[in-house]
Amino acid sequence: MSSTPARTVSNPVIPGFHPDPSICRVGEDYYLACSSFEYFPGVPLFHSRDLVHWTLIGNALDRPEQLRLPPGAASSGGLYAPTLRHHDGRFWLIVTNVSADGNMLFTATDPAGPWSDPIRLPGVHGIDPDLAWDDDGICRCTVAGVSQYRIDPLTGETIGEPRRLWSGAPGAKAPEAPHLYRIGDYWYLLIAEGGTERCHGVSIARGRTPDGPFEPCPDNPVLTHRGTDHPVQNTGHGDLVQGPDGSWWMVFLGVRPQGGTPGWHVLGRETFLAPVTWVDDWPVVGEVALDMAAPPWPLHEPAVEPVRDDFDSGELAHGWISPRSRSTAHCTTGERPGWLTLRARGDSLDDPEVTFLGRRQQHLSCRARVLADPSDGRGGLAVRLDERHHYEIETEPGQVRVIARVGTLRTVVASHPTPAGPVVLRVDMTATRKVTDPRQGPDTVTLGVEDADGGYTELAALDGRYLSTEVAGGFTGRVIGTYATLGTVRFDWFDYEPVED
Ligand code: 6LW
Repeated sequence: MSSTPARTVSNPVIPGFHPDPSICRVGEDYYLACSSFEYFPGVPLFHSRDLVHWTLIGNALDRPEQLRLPPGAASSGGLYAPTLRHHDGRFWLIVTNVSADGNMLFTATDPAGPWSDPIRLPGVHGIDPDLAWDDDGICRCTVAGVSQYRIDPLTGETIGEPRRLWSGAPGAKAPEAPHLYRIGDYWYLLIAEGGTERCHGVSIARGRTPDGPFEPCPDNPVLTHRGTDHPVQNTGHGDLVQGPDGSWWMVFLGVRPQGGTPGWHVLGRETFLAPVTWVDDWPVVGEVALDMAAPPWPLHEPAVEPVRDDFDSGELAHGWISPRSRSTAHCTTGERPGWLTLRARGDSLDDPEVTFLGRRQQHLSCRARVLADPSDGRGGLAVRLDERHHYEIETEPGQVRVIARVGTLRTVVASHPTPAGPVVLRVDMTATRKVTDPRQGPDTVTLGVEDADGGYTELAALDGRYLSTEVAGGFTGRVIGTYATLGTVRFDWFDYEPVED
């Protein structure tokens, strides 16, 4: 008897710094939004037909008037934890800008945009806002803590006083990320608790009305990896969705620590998927697998992403992000056709306002290369966690150098003469696959320069732990990109490719 091996798909379904996923389905289409913190544009939006392959279709907050991130906005400040819902023929997105405007609501008929200007909710206090409508059309906004407001979502006004709801296990840290749903005969209140670190988890309660009272699930937490040696840690902050076939799924965040003890994660918190079944009207979250069984429907694999961005289009691809703001005066593909032109704003990557255009590191091992022309300035290729944690290889006419900034320490690690003119800069991230020493870091970041004949000169091999969340703190992950810190620097292309072991 022969049997066909079960098809598997890889988890995380959205790798790289894509935390706090919120999901909704419209017909056979799924949409998902994530947090984006200090980066502009904000709130990446993904589309999928099968729940496992996701395509970035835009960023909800892509106009400066929607997203104010003042110079004082801290890294890991900015936009936290959106909720994305479809109701009454349109998409609704609610999110907190912890650095400026508090809770804000946006609407769109097409999730790829454009999204509306913000509707502010000055009366709603708390992060992680959720939206839910009952059969009478009353809209409830539930926030971390856990408290609930009735709101008018068209004006942002609150109606009456907030009510305190169920807040998870007594004494458990950080009850947050609430989502309220009507499923069958119950209203379910899903929350995260334990904090977003190794003790993270998802718990649930149910009641007969959206106001409660809520009875906790006897098997809480319904998802957690605390105290386990599972390769995916910090699992929490979930959202539920039902497939067109009636099956249920949870998207949630998790991290993949690498190296020895205590383990370091460098890609930030990523979006994972797990199947959900129901027992006695309570959800049971299935196994979280890096290679998970494919859902029982046709898969829609998107075209493989090209390695190279040639900067040939007048528009930047959706995956390019910049700390705090981005203006065409400092960052444009319109000035020299086929080139990205960056004009310096700060004089180093230590400046929160530096001119930097990057993309999330999405693979544990990968390579990035750029062709940089420094004839009129200084700039290069950087791996950035925040302004206090970054490694970069930079060029100015006739010279390249590697700089490392870790906390309060900043050092030029290496410098090297180059012929004047454009130069190829390269960064390789090589994950530690076999831990032979408990002190081994998560990966090695190697920085170097290629010459015109394709030869490569390695200038530095740095321990990746210093660009990890366990060292730097915060909520983001690595972003790899181009920058300028003096004058004008032009880039002909940028390559990013995963590297297989
Ligand atoms: C978010 C909170 C959380 O607001 O981390 O893991 C915070 N969960 O719900 C920042 O992403």
